Amino acid sequence: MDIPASHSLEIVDSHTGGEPTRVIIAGGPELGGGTMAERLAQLRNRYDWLRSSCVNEPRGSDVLVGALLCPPVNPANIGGAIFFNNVGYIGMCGHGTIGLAVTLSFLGRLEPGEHRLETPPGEVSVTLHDGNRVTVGNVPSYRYRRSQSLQTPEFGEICGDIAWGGNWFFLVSDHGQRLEYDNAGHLTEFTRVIRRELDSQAIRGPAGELIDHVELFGPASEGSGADSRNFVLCPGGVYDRSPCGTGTSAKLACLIEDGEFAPGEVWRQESITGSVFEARATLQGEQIIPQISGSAYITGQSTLWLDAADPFRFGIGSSK
Ligand code: PYC
Repeated sequence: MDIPASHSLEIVDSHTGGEPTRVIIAGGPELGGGTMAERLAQLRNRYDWLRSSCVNEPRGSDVLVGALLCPPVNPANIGGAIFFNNVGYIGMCGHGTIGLAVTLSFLGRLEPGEHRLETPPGEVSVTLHDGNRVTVGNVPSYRYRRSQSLQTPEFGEICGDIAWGGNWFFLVSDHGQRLEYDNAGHLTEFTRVIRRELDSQAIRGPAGELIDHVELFGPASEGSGADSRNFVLCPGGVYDRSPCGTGTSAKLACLIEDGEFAPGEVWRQESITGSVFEARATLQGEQIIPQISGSAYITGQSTLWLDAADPFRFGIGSSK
């Protein structure tokens, strides 16, 4: 692990549907010219202090998602992004990509129109409509398993679909839970049990990947105009305040495969905070390409100081 003495990071904070994104715009390490997947491996193995100092307390919080802005491999693209949270690295991030685009617009580095961004699981399109509204054309999404049964000691049998939307999700519709903001504590406990049992029963993705996001669905709130409401537990044990771009993508893949939704239609996904993403999908051959639209707002711009004398310069709980 390559660790600096004192160091500073330039950041811009935003939120997308209530879910925060912290983009590191300067001060990140040199990760070479490889793909974002290769640079992610470097970041994880050699510079994990960057993640923990930026998103963990006392500079961040469990709910924060970080994005390291990188130079692109292909100069025609606007850049690359590596997303991370309080415990590690995530693949694609829908709300984070919307936050990143609005951050670049705020900095005067992105014009309205369609652009391309490199991420560890692949390239995505980013369409900036105005200073706040963005559509992300996600990586191809698909369902891996339909109605996977899971036994839990606390809640009995729970059935869910396993699907990829840029991250791995276990999607549950029949759960008997109240998807309301004032029930977030209980929903977090309920989904943590599912997450723990998926892991301990070795229910994984096709190449042994951890199913590290759990998504519950229920009816949308009255008058919201949405098609559905969700609650998404993220890998760090906290829930997504937004409707989760990759989770909404995984849902679209399941709906399309079940014949309940057609390419070109609009799906409005609401979160328990009341924020809504609008989703569509196109088919490219056999592949389902979700498009997620949402709005982000800048909340701050600052310099993080990592003082060599500060015992928590790399974050509370960091292994450093
Ligand atoms: O919007 O895709 C998303 C996301 C993943 C984790 C938190 N948000």
